[in-house]
Amino acid sequence: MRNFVIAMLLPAALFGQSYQPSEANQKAREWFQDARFGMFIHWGVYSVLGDGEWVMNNRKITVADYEKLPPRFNPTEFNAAEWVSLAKAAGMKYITITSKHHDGFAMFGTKQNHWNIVDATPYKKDPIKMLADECRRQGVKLFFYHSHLDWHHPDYYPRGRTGQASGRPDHGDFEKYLTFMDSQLRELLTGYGEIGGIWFDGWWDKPDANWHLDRTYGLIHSLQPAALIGNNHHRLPFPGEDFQMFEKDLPGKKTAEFNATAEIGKLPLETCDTINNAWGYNKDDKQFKSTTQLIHYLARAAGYNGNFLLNIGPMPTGKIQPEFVERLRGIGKWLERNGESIYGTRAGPVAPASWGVTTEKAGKIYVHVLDSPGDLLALSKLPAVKSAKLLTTGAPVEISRLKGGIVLHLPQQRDEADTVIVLER
Ligand code: H79
Repeated sequence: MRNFVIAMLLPAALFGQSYQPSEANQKAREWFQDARFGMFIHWGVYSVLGDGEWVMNNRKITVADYEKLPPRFNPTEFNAAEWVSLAKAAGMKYITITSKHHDGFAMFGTKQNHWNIVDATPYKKDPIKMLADECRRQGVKLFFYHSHLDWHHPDYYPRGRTGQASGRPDHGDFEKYLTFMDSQLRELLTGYGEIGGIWFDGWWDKPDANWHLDRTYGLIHSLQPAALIGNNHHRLPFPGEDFQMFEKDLPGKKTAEFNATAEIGKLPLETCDTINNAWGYNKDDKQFKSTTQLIHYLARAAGYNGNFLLNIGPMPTGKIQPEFVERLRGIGKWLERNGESIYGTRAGPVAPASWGVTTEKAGKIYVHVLDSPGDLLALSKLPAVKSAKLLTTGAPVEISRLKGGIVLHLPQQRDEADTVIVLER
């Protein structure tokens, strides 16, 4: 009898494996995969120092000193319409913005404490609210990046692997912290309209803690069943999550050492990366990836069946630096002509290779020629193909058929970033 009771209780109670995504959630997952391209925004009180979002931890700034920053944060040049228009011009279908990063500072008007942009800065306004309204107006979905980890909250105790130099007392009630976090999430999911999802980060700071993820995930799904939950814990998805993300890695790669697993689960995939090397605004980082490199990453992500969430770190004024704007517009230009090969697609039948990737939808296979293989490109493991043509012009591309596959005779005129050839079955 005891075994029977344990067997009955364990899966649901302890592992939350009873999670069945609602129909609305499953539809949202399809939407998410079709969208393929989103804008990541790291913006917070750290932006004032222009040294990235980890500055508090990296420079060992105490809470008392860090609290001197908000009076200097007055982003009067922030314009939600400009940001959302830029995302659209880049061809991005959703925005994921930091509602709270590891420094605990809320970029929205939370009522849970005063450590937020409305109460603690001369700006006094809620940019997340303005962005949410503008996203709705322009048909862009809004997701929130929310940090589990908190270097500021006294009840984030015992502390984790980071934030040790914050000068907080050696006591605190983690349960109270979790209640605080859930209350903030409730605010975000009830006061800002329909939300695309929540992007968690920082779980890895205390991997052995009981985070009560079931409770948090349950709350989110009960308030907004279609909101997609992802958690950047660098492991296979936990029960209750709706997509799997990879940071600075294509799905299944493990080039970043913090990606503890290279395993891919069954959920929609997303990878995120930066334009220079910084997430939050870094005034000295001029190592910008080229527009071509970023288009390659977008195409490769799609070829690996994943979305690409490309980051910008706006300035403390609220402006977005010109190097980011230029690259986003460049990607948007390419997408205007080639978007059919990205949006609504899934990974194609040919495995990603050094020359490029394939995507597919509705009987069409899109061959993305990224790094030129020369004049001929051999493709195997393909279904029978009737025709091949350039996506942008419709010009026919010659096919040589041989046992086990085809050879494409690549055109002389190529797109600098990605020449897309459409194969029709
Ligand atoms: O928000 C951006 C970064 O601030 C955040 N995620 C992106 C999206 C991020 N935080 N940390 N990292 C990225 C790198 C991870 C480092 C880690 Fe570790 C290695 C986490 C666990 C092992 C550093 C070393 C922190 C703890 C030990």
